[in-house]
Parts: sequence; C-alpha cells; structure tokens
Amino acid sequence: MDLQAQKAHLREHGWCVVPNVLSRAEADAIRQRLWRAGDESERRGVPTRNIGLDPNEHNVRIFYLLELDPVFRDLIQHPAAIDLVTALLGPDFIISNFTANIALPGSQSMRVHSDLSIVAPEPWYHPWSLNIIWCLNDVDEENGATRYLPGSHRIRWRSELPVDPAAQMVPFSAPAGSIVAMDGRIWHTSGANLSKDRERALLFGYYSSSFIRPQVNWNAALSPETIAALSPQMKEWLGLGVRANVKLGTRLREAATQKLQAAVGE
Ligand SMILES: O=C(O)CCC(=O)C(=O)O
Repeated sequence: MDLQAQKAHLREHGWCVVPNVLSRAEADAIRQRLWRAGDESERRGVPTRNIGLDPNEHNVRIFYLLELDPVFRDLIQHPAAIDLVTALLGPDFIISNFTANIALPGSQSMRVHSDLSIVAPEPWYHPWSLNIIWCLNDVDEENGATRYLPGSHRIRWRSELPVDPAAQMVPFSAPAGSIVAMDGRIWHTSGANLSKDRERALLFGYYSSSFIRPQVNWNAALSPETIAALSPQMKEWLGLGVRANVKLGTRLREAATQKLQAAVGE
C-alpha cells in the first residue's frame, strides 16, 4: 500500500485513517476470534468487564491479545501498521501492548486522556508513541467511535488543555477493515454506544519509542510456546531481547531524530 498521503496527514494532524487494510470478511472473521479470545481470557482468570476503566459493564476489554490467538501477532506486525509506526516514531520503537475494547450498546465514555501522558511525564514535545486502531466493525458516532480533540497532538503541558476537552471532541468514523493511526499525544476518549444493537469492536496496538516502558508489561507473561513462535524481529519489538536503549547506537538514533524533526517541521 502506498501510504504517503496518510503519513503526511498523521504527521500534520496527529491521526489518519487507512481504509481497506482488511476486507470486510477478514475483519468479521477476526472479530469472531476476538470474542473467543475474550472467553479464553475469562477462562484463564483475566476478567474482561468492569475492570475499572469504563463506567459500566457494557465495555468488553480483552488484554493479552498476543498470547490469546496468533492472528493478533500477525496484525501487530502488519506491514501497513509498521509503515505508519515507523513514519511517526522512526525505526527505534517497541510494541507496548495490544488490547481490545468492544463497546456494546449502553456503554459510556471513559476518562479523557492521552496515551503518551500515561507513560511519559510532560512536556510532550515529540511523537513518542502512537496507537494503531483496527476497526472490526463499521464505526461512527452512533456506535461509540473513539472521540478525539483535534490539534491536541500540539499540547505540551496538561495546563494547555481546554476546560472541558470532551465538549470539543469529534469521532473517528471508519468502515470495518480500516486502521486509524493516532499520535500518542492526541487527547481522546471512547464514545458512548448509543445504538440499539450495533457492536463496536476496536483493537488498540500501542507502540512507543524504545526508551519508554510499556503501559502494562503483558509481554513478561507470554508463554514459552508463544515466545518460541516469535521471529527475532518480533522479540526485539516486544522488548524481549537483551538490548534496550542502545538498540540503534547514538549516532543512528540522532540521525533518526533529526529526520523526524525535519518531517514534523520542528
Ligand atoms: O475504546 C476507545 O474508543 C478508546 C479506548 C482508550 O482510549 C483506552 O482504552 O485507553
């Protein structure tokens, strides 16, 4: 896929939508596997509802996707995803986590946040993380599309946030099979699913610069079987290799940072 236009949009506006990364049939098949992964998570004792992130039980949260089904290991390293990640973060990144949030009718918005603010203290000068959001249903305002504050990837200090950020947020709409790339500095929330009977299943692949520790270290709990099935590249991306902050060497890192700064005009 030629993603030049989307990459430029991502750098300039902090997000982009890429339709047709999966066919509708593929998105639906993965959605069904996601529900099975949710059942398996419950079976293993990791609850999927009422875990403290959402206002009620109508959100289904499935963590640990990389362990639950190999299809998620394919998605997290999908070439389109990696192309967008590299365009924003440069080549020196880790996969922080891969989780799902299925918003069912009756679900409400969670607390407004930016994902970078959860893993790195302010000020937030650089695009140090991003989410690749996989849309497994058609998503729009009615069924609870993620809502974001336009331009908030330029916010460096929490004090720069408007008094009521949620009031100015707008939804990402995208057909099933799309990915939405969202700079980790974008302030956002889940939408309320106001539909009568439409599910909204989204997967959140969160990637960050390699010096940032993961949001939750699910990778520490990968089974020996899963680890054995990973490529050397995936082991590096998951932070399972021995090297960490010196992955690229200082000179290469500086060159990558300069390139990135030139691209974002700073
Ligand atoms: O489900 C959504 O739309 C957003 C989820 C989110 O931002 C989060 O879980 O941190």
